[in-house]
Amino acid sequence: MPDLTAVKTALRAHRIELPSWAFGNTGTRFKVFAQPGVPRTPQEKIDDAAQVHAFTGVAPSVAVHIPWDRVDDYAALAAYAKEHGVAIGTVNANVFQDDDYRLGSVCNPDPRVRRKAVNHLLECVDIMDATGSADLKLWFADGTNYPGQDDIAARQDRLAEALGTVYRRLGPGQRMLLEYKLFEPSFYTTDVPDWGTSLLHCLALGPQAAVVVDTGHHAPGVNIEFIVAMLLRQGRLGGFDFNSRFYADDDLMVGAADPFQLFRILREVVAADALRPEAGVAFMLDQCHNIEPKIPAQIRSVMNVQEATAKALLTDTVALRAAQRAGDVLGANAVLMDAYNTDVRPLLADLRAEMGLDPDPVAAYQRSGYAQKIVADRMGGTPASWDS
Ligand code: RM4
Ligand code: MN
Repeated sequence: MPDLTAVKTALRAHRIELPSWAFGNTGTRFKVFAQPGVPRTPQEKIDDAAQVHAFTGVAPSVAVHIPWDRVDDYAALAAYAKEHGVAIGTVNANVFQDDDYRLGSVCNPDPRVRRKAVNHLLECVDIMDATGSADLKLWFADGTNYPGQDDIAARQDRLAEALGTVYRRLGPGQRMLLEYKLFEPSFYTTDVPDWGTSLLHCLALGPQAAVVVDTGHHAPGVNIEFIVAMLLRQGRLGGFDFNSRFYADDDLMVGAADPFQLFRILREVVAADALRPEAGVAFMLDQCHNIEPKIPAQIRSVMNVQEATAKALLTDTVALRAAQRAGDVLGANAVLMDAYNTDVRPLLADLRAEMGLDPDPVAAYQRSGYAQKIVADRMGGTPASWDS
């Protein structure tokens, strides 16, 4: 059996990044349900993210999304985060919410629009310089709706050119993370629809480019852990956008829809010894809490990732290898299922106590009074929302 102290050490070192947009109002294309106490500024989003870290101890950074988190002074924003015990993490670009992008951003047939999009991506690297962020995360809504609408290969050329321009602007410690998604908002072609397309661009760009696997961005039934294993093998798994889905890109809490899949994914990460922060895999959440309270939902999500990670770490690899070598199909499967079926909640509660935290982060947050305080304090102003 794996050494429990080693498992706890790995869990203690694990880092999960929170998305600033999870704290703002979100919804579907039908309705955004406003919640009381929602942050009105990037600083208030940082305050809320800091709460999640305070109660879990493993979420010390918050990703920003530009222009949703636009401020005049990004160094000051980073300093603000630091004062609150967290750091600014990944910078997410947004080239999907401007009228100019109707036919795409970096793949747009109009060179003026492409330039505008590239300038935004370059601005995001300037922001990384100011905040000390290591990663630029790119997701493109680019694609077409109708056969014949545009030239598929020409759009790839435009994409490669834009990515190259931005890649060459990166500093030595900075990375470009390229995310894929099979469809939506485009319904016929998407310019970066899958991990193969993303990986081809990353390989052409160089070692500072890597693929992001958003767990909600695949067709139903796709074996995501296989993709993870392939990318790890190539040294090109830049990170995860964790969330869960029942149908498409649902952005529900990670581990809510399919905790077994989350375990299988993290099992590949652990098997490749890529959980360590030095392995360069960013464990990010990319979620929206449309109907549930946002801060406890983020706490719950962090805990779900921790539980799946703990189970992955508890896998008896010696027994697993032995069964695999012996061709013992049922035995090997049983080893994996034993790990998955372990109740790791007591282990995590112990770990939290050792870290000086409350063993039950959600209950501790509920008792803290923070939820009531933000409702009372955050009167007036415009609540942060993805549509404003
Ligand atoms: C996209 C993608 C990106 C995220 C936006 C909000 O679908 O997942 O990672 O930044 O949504
Ligand atoms: Mn994502």
